[in-house]
Amino acid sequence: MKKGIATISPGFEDIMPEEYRQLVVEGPFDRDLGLGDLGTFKELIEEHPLCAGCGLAIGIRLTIASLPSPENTIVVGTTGCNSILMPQLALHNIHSVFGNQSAIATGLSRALRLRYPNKHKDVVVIAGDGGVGDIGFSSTMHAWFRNEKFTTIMLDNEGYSNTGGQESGMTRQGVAVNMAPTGKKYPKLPLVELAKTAGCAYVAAVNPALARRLGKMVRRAILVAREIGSTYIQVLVPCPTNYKFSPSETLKKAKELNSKPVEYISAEAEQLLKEAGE
Ligand SMILES: Cc1ncc(C[n+]2csc(CCOP(=O)(O)OP(=O)(O)O)c2C)c(N)n1
Ligand code: SF4
Ligand SMILES: [Mg+2]
Repeated sequence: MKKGIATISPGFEDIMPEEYRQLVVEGPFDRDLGLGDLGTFKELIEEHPLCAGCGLAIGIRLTIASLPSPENTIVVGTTGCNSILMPQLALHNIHSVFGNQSAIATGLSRALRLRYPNKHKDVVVIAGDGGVGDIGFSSTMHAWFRNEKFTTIMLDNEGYSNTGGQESGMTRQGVAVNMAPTGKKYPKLPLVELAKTAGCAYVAAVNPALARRLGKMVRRAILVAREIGSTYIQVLVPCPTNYKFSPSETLKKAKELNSKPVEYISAEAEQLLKEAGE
């Protein structure tokens, strides 16, 4: 059904807020839009309560604008700064208990495949480094071992930002954050390598300064997850509030910290993407 997710039931047009009416007419549903079209359509996330210059806000904006089929996407989030933004997202989204997102996404993607055997419903986990790599580590890894058909996008701000700046597994060695002033004693977790080892067919690491690259990676990861299995993207999203740099320097920091994007595509996924023109 065209725009079925957003269409206003007859008789209710007058009482729906202007914002919503605009979304139905000018939103990205059922249209072939991407990052290059930003500014020409009504976005699924516009206002949010995150700090000025938050890298995570930029990462989510670009990710959401790159979804290949937003009207058929369900986002699964978990506790952290991202979860403050999610209620303002004009998409189906689920907030899971902290760290439980891959278990929720597993059940959801399996159920949607049974309920809609002839339709793609894309399940996308969007969560912080603490959620994916620390507290949800076991659920992340086991979903990958089982090759569950959904995409995991980690918003890596290298710490627990929402709770005031504790170190996480993704904090770099030697870095001191607000509530871990003596400095991290061991290296950043190799989640990209672990994703490959666990069997993910598509794995990438990027930063939001490389917007088009990020957009392409999101599309690729979702298409591979539809047909083949688990996919993972790690997006470096610096946090000016806890790392104490100017909010105007977020993208500069992102480029410094993730100077070389990474992309791993299995042979099977490569073939699929070639056939899809991606
Ligand atoms: C089960 C549970 N443990 C701990 C917390 C406290 N808590 C809330 S947010 C957070 C850190 C989130 O870190 P991350 O996933 O990296 O997200 P960020 O805020 O950095 O974006 C913690 C420990 C919680 N809400 N629930
Ligand atoms: S604390 Fe950091 S990650 Fe959280 S909203 Fe503020 S800038 Fe973003
Ligand atoms: Mg974090």
